[in-house]
Amino acid sequence: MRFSKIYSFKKIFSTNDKAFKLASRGEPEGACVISERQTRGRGRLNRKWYSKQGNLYVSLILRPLMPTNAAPQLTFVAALAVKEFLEKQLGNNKLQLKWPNDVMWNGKKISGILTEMEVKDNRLDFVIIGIGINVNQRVFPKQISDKAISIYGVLGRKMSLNKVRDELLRYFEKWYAGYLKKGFSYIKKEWEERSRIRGRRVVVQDGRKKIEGIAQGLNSEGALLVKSSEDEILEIFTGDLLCY
Ligand code: BT5
Repeated sequence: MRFSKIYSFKKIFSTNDKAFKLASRGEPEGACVISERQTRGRGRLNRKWYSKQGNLYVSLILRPLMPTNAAPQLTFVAALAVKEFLEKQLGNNKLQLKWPNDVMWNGKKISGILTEMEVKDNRLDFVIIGIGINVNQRVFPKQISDKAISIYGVLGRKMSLNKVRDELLRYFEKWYAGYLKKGFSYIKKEWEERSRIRGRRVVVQDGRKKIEGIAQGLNSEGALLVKSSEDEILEIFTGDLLCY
């Protein structure tokens, strides 16, 4: 698979929304949507993704043959690709994978991933992987200024967005091919190794609930396994890691 078909926009509500519409109309796997900025960029749970000009906003259309409950696995495939791309620019030292969908630099968010899917007749029809990478942004809005960073913020120089796009897509293709060939157990192992999450004390906010315990890694669907103080293993499918 190659991302040979790229729909480019200067301004759009959300590249995920556009990719979703295209896929609903039959756009094949391998197409992607890119925009210079987004006016309604979204995170999970409809949270806002600040999307000023100068960063990468891309959504990929995938049509893997797999059960619907496996779709969240693709978030980890994308996270590995983003991390490998960023490692090449920033080195490995301060980059961290944060469950489930973030890539952090020195505790600040540099990239987020939004995985969405469509199910038709009980089967997975398509998956949209939306990736935002902060590339050339110098100043962030005050709501996120203490928790967001860009490649520019680390290196002090600008990067070509075409280069970022091309390299990211190349890394994604590589990890996606590995996933299709070797399955999620391969991705899970690579992600667990790189996130160094096993054995760490974590606090996860899931809606109003706060769950604390020792992380045991991922289950086969990408849920985070946490051992509680009563030695019970909890499977956490959604949430935000507050402490890790
Ligand atoms: C995410 O959600 O991190 C998923 C972000 C996905 C964005 C891409 S861009 C292309 C595609 N099109 C879209 O519309 N979306 C995708 P979540 O884990 O829920 O994190 C959201 C939180 O991240 C917000 O509540 C803020 O705290 C923070 N945030 C928002 N904008 C940010 C930015 N530009 N950089 C760093 N953090 C940000």
